[in-house]
Amino acid sequence: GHIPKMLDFYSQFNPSPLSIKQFIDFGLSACERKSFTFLRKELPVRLANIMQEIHLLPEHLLRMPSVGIVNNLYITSFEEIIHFEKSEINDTTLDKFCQALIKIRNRHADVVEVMAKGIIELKESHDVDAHMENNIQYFLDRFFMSRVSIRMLINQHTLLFGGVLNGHSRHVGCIDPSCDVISVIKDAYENARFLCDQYYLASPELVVKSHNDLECGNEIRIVYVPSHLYHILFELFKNSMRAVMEYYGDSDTYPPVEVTIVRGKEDICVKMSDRGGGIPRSYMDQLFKYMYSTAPQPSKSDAHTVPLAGYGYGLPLSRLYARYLHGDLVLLSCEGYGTDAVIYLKALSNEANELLPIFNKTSTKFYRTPLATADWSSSCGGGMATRQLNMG
Ligand code: W6P
Repeated sequence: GHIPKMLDFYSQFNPSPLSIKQFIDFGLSACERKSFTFLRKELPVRLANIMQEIHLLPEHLLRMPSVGIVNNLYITSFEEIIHFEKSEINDTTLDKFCQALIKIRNRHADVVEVMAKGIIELKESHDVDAHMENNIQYFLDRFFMSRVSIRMLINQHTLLFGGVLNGHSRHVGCIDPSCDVISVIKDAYENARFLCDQYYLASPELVVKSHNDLECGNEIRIVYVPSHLYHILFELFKNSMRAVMEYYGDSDTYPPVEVTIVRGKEDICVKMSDRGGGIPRSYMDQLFKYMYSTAPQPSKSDAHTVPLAGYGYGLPLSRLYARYLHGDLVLLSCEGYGTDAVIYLKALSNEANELLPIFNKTSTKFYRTPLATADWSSSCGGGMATRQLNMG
């Protein structure tokens, strides 16, 4: 029918990555028509690119009810935007477009949880081999990155043109051109600490150190999306706090979580160090794996739900937020001592470009290529840890 043809058409285009500088420039020279014209093409392109990849997923996974639900959400939203393809541009069209975007954003609000449910459904009904797990990891990284980018575009348009303009704020949409990294750190710390206190009746202190040789002074500001940075930091604080509390048992003093911020020429690094006993090296890679992190959520009715519990998709998603604007998130651990988590952010706004998945021959081939067999011996038994060597 009509939709598959449109999907084929729009998936032939590559998404156009924007830099955070372009987002800002665009937001300041704010013209709703220009934004509309860009988005009515770009949103279908980004949607179609990732929708084509959904179809390449292992059949078993595609047949899971929750994956079907997600797929249908995408089809509905794609249709709704295609509707504006040839619209005459007037105030009514622009208003309807804004409303459509808000509806789409709400419709997709729980996609991460629904997708996680799909993975649980798969695990409970099938044996997942290494090849399938590898495909799912590859897909979810791309799928969630696509989602972050689409929500960013929708947020920018609706915040800039959706009516309630905040003239007093320095924000440009969801971007803070002068985002104070230390404030975000303190905010994330306080909220994680609240959960930690609730569960453990105590919490480690925070020590912040900053180095800014370039601008002499200790303030470090960056052009960034504060909500993304907050998301990453909140997740890391929860992990660090839990590690420290569990490692020190019912001692009455706890070593602080130390955060070091450094402004370099190219990168801003935020390093969070805990003394929570670290993680065995054999376990490190698992922390970023969706398959490993997927466990049924504790039911909401359970009053004793552990607030700091479970890695869930927290770490893999946090790394995607960092990578979205060409940063990264790296963990480094000394088992028996503690863990360092380093967030890398681009210091220069013209280098902070969106990193977007592209549907093409390479991505298509990935799903069809079986894992290479090992060409290094691997008799350390673990199985999971050794599989890493087999992934080519
Ligand atoms: C730990 C485990 C972990 C994961 C992510 C961030 C910090 C930490 N600390 O012990």
